[in-house]
Amino acid sequence: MSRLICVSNRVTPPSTKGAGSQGGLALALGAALRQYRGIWLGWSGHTTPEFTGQLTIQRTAGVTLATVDLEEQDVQEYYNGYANMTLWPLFHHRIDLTAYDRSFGSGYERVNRRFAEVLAPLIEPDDLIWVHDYHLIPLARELRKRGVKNPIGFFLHIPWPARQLLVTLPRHRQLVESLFEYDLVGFHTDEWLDAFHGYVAKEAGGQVLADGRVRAFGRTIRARAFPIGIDAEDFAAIAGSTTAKRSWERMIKSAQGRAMIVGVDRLDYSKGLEERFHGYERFLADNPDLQKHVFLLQIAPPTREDVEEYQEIRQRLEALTGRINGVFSDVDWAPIRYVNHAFRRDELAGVYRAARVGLVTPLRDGMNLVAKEYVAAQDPEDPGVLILSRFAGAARQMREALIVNPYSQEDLSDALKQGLAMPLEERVARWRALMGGVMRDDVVAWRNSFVDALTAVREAPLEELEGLAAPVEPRSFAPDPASAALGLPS
Ligand code: ADQ
Repeated sequence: MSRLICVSNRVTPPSTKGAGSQGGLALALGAALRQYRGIWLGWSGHTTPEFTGQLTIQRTAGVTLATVDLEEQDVQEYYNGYANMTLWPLFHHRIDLTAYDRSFGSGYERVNRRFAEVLAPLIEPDDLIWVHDYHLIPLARELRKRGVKNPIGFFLHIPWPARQLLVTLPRHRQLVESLFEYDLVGFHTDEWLDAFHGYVAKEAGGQVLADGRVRAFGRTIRARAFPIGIDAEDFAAIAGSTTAKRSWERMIKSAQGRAMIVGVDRLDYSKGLEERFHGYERFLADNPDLQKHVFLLQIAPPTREDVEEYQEIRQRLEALTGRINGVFSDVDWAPIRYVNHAFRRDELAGVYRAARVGLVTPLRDGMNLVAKEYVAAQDPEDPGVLILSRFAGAARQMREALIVNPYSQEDLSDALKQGLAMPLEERVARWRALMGGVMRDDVVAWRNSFVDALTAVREAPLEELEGLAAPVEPRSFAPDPASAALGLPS
């Protein structure tokens, strides 16, 4: 069996018990690598005065972790700069927050070269290479320059932006061209894939073929949607663990008979937290009789604190929480509990299970795993209701959720009212359908479908397929989210 080499910006040591506070992606990659005798390479999170390229190798839970230190300037330009201040906001449709700074671009290129320098000597002829996320788009190009001929796949964990926005990026062509050094490019949903097709066909003068191949810049690659899932079985199991039960009991006790609405997000402007708080405020104002019977628990650990926008959103949310609590609270009730720290996965499962409503309302999100975790943690006899933004990739699969437009306060208010009043029979019916999807399209299915597609590259190289499929017009282009009609996503 081929070895699988995964590369991502950061590497999180996988825990065997799955009860730590690591995110879904870390667990997914950890499991994939164990099965494939894999190596997982990334930045150590540490800096060094001068880049040495020295790898720290560690074996944990059957996986070989290889990490490398970066220089302070690398972190500023590549990570805080190009990844978090340029690509992240742009790919989440926030050109108002996007920084276009040449030094960020050159730091990004330099770090991708550095990753390639340390990775290339580790690669054996049979290895499959799987690169993750927007930090590392040019990595395949740098590996190819060093003579690497292995199948290389890329998976984008965030949305692909509409062509009209992507062209605001200086050197956007070079960025997209470097994607064509991969053999396989994966997105979470058809919507992001369509947006990619749109760029290829209309901006790069390329062709989208009927069988999923895409041709541009003199190269042909495969591009497909691979919707990520969670380790659903594991998550449902830890929801039944002693720690989860204790966490559930603690929440139920402190709720004092009130219905809890829960939000769990990294503190990021893409997650729509301010809009969510405004929508909840609207719900409180619209429904004075319900006010003291509910509360919102928002869990939002800060991230990327070196970036100014993240400091600002934190301040704005604190002010907003204070204002809403000031206006509506009484001596024995506050409408919002706002918590800024991370939880263990088993504690989180207990919190999800205690919540009557899961409120997942990003303004734009590649997939969103919290929506799936909320569903997997529910009590089958008495499940809660998922309210989900139509702009999360997850809305494409989770159609039995209450789908909302997170920009509309009225929409959020109505959905909260509907969710809180939903009869048990309807809650169970919706939950069963959602849970079926979460179990079926889990992380194992995601990982296997990507690795199978990458393996197929070796078995049927693209050159042999030349001329077999006719070009087609891309299916459809992603609609403008703000002006799209409400309701279920098409
Ligand atoms: P994220 O933007 O991080 O991921 P998401 O998919 O929701 O978003 O995953 C967040 C993970 O962090 C979840 O597993 C959640 O449980 C965990 N988490 C959040 N708050 C936590 C807390 N307070 N304590 C402990 N854990 C917490 C990116 C993309 C998404 C895409 C994923 C995977 O932005 O769109 O779904 O990658 O591809």
